[in-house]
Amino acid sequence: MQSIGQLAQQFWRDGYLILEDFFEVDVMDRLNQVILDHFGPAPDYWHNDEFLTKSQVEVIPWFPQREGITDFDILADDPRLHRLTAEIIGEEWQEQYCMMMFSRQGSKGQAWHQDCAPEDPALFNLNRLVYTHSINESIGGQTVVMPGTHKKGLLPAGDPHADLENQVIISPRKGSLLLLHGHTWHRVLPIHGRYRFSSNFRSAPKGTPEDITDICVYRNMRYRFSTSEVIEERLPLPDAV
Ligand SMILES: O=C(O)CCC(=O)C(=O)O
Ligand SMILES: [Fe+2]
Repeated sequence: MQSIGQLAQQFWRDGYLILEDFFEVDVMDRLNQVILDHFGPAPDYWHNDEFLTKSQVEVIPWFPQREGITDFDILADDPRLHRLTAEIIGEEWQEQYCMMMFSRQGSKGQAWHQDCAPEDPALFNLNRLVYTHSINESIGGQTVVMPGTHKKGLLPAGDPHADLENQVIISPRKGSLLLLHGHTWHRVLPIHGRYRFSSNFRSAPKGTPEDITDICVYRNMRYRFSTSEVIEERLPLPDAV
């Protein structure tokens, strides 16, 4: 067993940390049903057509806490999760919000992105992703990360979904926790199974602006969610496609 300090070190080396069997299967099954009951099998998209086409992110978010739904507090309040978060981003870390993400069968997943702009390395969000059902090659929707890129600055402009050398494909089992730095380049593979969802308990170091994840960086644009606007078009350098 690695100590909590070693786990934090691994996180800061790689820009992510996957912990299998972190949460109990029974709890996962119950919460998975809550999510499924909310969305139904084929919910409508929430983002506008421009975003869906351009970003190549096909996902439908749900923010249960904003509706007074408390079922997920059991995960958000887990003392082990709190401890680990504090070890990684400091004792006075702050909770941001909890977001469920639903992907339909046959959808593209999520293109390469950084959750927030990387220009200031001290300003970032920490994703704490919990998987209430197993994700693997047969159902698709694995999460792909580029190790160490939380220290590499801007995700290069280019093909939104193309494989990158040294990418790591993560197939989280039911009950897994994935801690993922918001500057780490990441994406989600296309979904073959009936549905795919993940839940994210976003947090950040003390003093981070609450709207830190309002502007997301893709390989072809920067997008502001609050105004549903492309705020920058990005083009690859001619010799670096
Ligand atoms: O659903 C996942 O595995 C990753 C989602 C993601 O990119 C995010 O929550 O920032
Ligand atoms: Fe993300």
